[in-house]
Amino acid sequence: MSSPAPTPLPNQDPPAGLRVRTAWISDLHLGTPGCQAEALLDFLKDLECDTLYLVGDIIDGWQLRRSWYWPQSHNDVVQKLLRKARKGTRVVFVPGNHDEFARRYAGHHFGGIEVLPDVVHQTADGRRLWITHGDLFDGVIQCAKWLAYVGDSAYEFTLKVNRWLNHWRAKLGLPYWSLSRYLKLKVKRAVNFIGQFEAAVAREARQRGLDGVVCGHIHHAEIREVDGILYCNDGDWVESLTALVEHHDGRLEIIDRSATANVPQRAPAALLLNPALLAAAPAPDPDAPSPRGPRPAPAHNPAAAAR
Ligand SMILES: [Mn+2]
Repeated sequence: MSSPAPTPLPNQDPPAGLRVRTAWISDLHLGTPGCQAEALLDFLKDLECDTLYLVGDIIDGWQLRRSWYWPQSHNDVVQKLLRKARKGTRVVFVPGNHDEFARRYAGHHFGGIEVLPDVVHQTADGRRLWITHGDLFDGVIQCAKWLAYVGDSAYEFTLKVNRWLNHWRAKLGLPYWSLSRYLKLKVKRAVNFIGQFEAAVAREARQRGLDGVVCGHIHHAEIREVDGILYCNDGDWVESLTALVEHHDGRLEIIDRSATANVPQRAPAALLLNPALLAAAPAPDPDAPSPRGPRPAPAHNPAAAAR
């Protein structure tokens, strides 16, 4: 009778890290109060990857032009990205509409970070994915830029209202509820914005003879097939705290940090000011429905499972 090999205890493993082949993040909106820099820093500390794509709206030039906002944590994010580039991670920055000022530097390097207008990534299992921020396929931005600017101010305003709303909800013992997410889902679903965006981006990837696309822009993380093209969106670090990763076997997955943000160690004041962290705080009532609404687990996503 041979005794089974001892099972290593989870807490004896090396520090929990996220070792992947590739990672994509976008829509950090550094330079705005909405940016969840602390949660992003936690994620970047865990992350170890060969290639990191910054898929646009990294630094919010639109917002910084209106008023300067640059706390230390936003500096820390930039430093962290530069350090990754220095330590051998290939870091590629594909500018978006909020950091369109960087588009004129396409083809240049900054502190080891490559700036490219768009780029093709080949996964470990041979799929070729087009990396683009996606704003070129947003009808609002293309047809009426002034409307996008107005929408942007309104968005900042709802984020502000959202913080106050949840400040009082927390005082009343109510769970976090995202006003901006609610409004956006309502409004954008109504005009079928997301569907049209996804179809347009996928169509362009097909025309380029590629297998799929990775984009950001609409702050809605997703992995799914659109007309036979793999559509991936890496989400954002303002509301949903999501990233896209490629494992070493080529499998793609959405990492959602909204539920696992490192909350208990934080001061209560920080919680009240930070809706996303508030959302991640343990709910007082275990039977209460998820305040963030349902999100399909990546493991059950047919597109992800099918690679
Ligand atoms: Mn954008």
